[in-house]
Amino acid sequence: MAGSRRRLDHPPPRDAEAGGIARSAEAAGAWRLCDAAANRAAEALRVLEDVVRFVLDDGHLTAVAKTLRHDLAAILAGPALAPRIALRDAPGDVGAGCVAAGALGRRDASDLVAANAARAAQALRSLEEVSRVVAPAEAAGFEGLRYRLYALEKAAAGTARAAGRLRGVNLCVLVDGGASAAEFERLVEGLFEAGVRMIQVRDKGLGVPRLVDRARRAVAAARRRAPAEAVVIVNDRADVAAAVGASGVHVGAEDLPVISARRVVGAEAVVGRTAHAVEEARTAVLDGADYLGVGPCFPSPTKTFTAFAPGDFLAAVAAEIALPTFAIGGITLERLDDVLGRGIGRVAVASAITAAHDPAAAAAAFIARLAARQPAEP
Ligand code: TZP
Ligand code: MG
Repeated sequence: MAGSRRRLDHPPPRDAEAGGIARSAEAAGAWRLCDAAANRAAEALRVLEDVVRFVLDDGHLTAVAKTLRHDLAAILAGPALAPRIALRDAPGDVGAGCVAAGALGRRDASDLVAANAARAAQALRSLEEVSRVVAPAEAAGFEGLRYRLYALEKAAAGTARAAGRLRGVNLCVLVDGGASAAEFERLVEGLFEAGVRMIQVRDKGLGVPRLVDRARRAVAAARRRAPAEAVVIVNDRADVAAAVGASGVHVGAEDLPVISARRVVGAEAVVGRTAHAVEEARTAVLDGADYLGVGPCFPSPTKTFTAFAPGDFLAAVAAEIALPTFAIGGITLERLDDVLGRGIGRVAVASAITAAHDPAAAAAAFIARLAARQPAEP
């Protein structure tokens, strides 16, 4: 007995022992490493799941996190990794109680996502490495989980960031290029003056030079409102958005994919995406969109439709996805309650505001009604 104890504490050199690590004290150490990494990965994934579930309130990301955690549990429960439990030696852990100086604090949901995704990724990498020694057939499984974790981290971090970025912004006004630059500028200034905090420059008939001109004027007007700078989005054209320093771009199915648009406008810019089905909304979240446009809700003088988004689609997105979501298409003051009743708290409006006799007053009326419906939204 004593002899075998000594062997564990002072293993012979690798080359002196036939059979390698499988029969050395290193084997016990490798199993302890495997066990610690397994526990750490499972715990970090559970925290991540709880953050997206209770802090971000996102049902879709909760399902993604839960599936990941279950798939890890399934690998860990297999017979190939069973020895880790028997070889566990928590009281003998030389690392217990070591606290790194300057360990990072957690201030908000983004910090919780970052810290726990990092912990889970490190643990999955440890599992991948050590399993090459103790259970080689499992290594690829851990690697696959790690890549799925990276995707979840991106979506959770994006959702946490977008919630902060568009907090309190529940009206987006779509503006076309107007009859002249001066008229456009007057409209945009009036909207900002009325309290509008987000506009989208959308004009399918304008050539690129005039679109650039209008977008540039909108950005300049937004900057004049500093420090509470308004969000200026350019429809369709990521290149124009980037060229004029707009806040971001809005893309639909016929435009650049979200990931490509993001490459053009940059990491910090806002990328909005139209979704016509829950699955499209889920994909947009995973691709890193900052907000969704859902609709069309009603017939619109701005755009012709043959089909309208059913109310249960709007309700499903509202129930499942925490990313800021704007209902769009034919929304008027009279129809606002119908949309809000589906759980979507934000609207994107063109004609009901820009074709009104007094667009600034129409925008102010929307803002007042939205604020009255959502007193809790900061
Ligand atoms: N996408 C769906 S509806 C729509 C767009 C761009 C137009 C929105 O304009 P309006 O006048 O508020 O219906
Ligand atoms: Mg488009």
